[in-house]
Amino acid sequence: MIYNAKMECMSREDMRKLQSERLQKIVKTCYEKVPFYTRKMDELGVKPEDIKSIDDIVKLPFTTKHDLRDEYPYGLQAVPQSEIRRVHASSGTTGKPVVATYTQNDLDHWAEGVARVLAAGGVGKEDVVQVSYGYGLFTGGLGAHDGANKVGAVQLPTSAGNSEKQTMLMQDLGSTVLACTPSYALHLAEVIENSDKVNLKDLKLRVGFFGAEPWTEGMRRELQSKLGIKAYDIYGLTEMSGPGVGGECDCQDGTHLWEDMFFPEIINPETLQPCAPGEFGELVFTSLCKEAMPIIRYRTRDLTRLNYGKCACGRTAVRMDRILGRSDDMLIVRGVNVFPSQIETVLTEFPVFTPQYFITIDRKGNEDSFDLDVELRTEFFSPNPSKQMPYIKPLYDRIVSLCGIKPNIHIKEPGAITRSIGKAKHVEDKRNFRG
Ligand code: DLL
Repeated sequence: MIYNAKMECMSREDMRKLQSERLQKIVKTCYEKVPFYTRKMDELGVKPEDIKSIDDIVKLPFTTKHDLRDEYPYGLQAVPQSEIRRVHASSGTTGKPVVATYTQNDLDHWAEGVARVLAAGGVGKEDVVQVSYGYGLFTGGLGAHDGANKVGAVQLPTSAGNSEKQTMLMQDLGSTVLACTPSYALHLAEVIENSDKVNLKDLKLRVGFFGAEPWTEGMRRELQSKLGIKAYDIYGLTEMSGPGVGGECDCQDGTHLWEDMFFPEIINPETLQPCAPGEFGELVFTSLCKEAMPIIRYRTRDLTRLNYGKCACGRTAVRMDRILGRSDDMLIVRGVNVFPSQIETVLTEFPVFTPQYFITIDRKGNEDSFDLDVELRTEFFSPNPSKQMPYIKPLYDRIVSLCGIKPNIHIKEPGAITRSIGKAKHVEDKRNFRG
């Protein structure tokens, strides 16, 4: 189902016209109302009048997470405090979080973005949406909640955690839709598998909307088969609104981005120049409708590429490849670049392993070490190392050939790797704490 056919299926020409109009308006607001942007634009010698079409976006300054932290908490706000209806913050691991503020119109636009994603997965009035993203400053819970409200579905705000109870409610209250991180969905699937009270065949679950962290096609296969659902990607970030900057359609051939609200660019993170169409690079967004905290050319650090070809679903909205990872998540081990999601891709090719993994990087002498904890599924597990060897060798070879890295693989008992209820933590890099 297409929630807003006018916007999701607009011709490229009309979309560019709309984006041009909205960009001109947002740049004028930023220049006049936000001293940070006045200063940045003055430094580059660019005035709002110089922005005549969306192509002129390349004249504008970038905004980074660092800038948002410097302007903490309300430095980028373009409206008086009396117009603010909600505040969220992204979970910064160190230092101050990034704060996002919303007017009522911003909340409505945000809910529309999520509604488009849910509708693309066929969610409507007959559905019960179990929101197992965390509620709170994180945008996942309330974002998914407001989107479910917008499509007229029942909202079941279970939030994240308390997994036995979650799965009981899923069965008793007839949840048809699950919204949570893919790693938490995997955990819930395991809880169901091990439960004597909840039965997969008694669940009404039909679809899932998973995001907030990178996940792979292998993980999609796992979740679809374990939960008996169709699993859709939902993408977003606090700086633009939250979840619902884009999502997958039924074709599952890329994540559509809602370009009428968020203008995407792909740049080379080193040169900061636009990449050629279809080339991999860093995703950059300009919010085209945001009132409270409009942001120009925000460097997400997410690495992906864009496809402007028309989708079989009829939508013209550009499609983004799965996010490979954030440039900050890229591991450099013995001079080789690896993303944790590449390890997940390899691991899920081997049915004997669960998709759970944990990477520890350290430096021994002058050499980096790469230790990989994985779990064999119960039916294949044996504590006897000689019985584990036949499983380790093929995994090792595949990681070496695909990622160019030689891992020390450790087989753990099923369930031994810590499960997460929100965004999963897959890596500990101990090198940062040693000289
Ligand atoms: O994670 C918003 C969200 C909530 C999206 C629920 C989807 C579902 P932040 O905490 O600000 O906001 O983190 C944003 O998470 O820049 C990506 O690196 C990553 N991310 C979000 N969605 C996906 C996805 C929310 N579908 C950061 N695939 C982004 C891969 C994702 N990475």
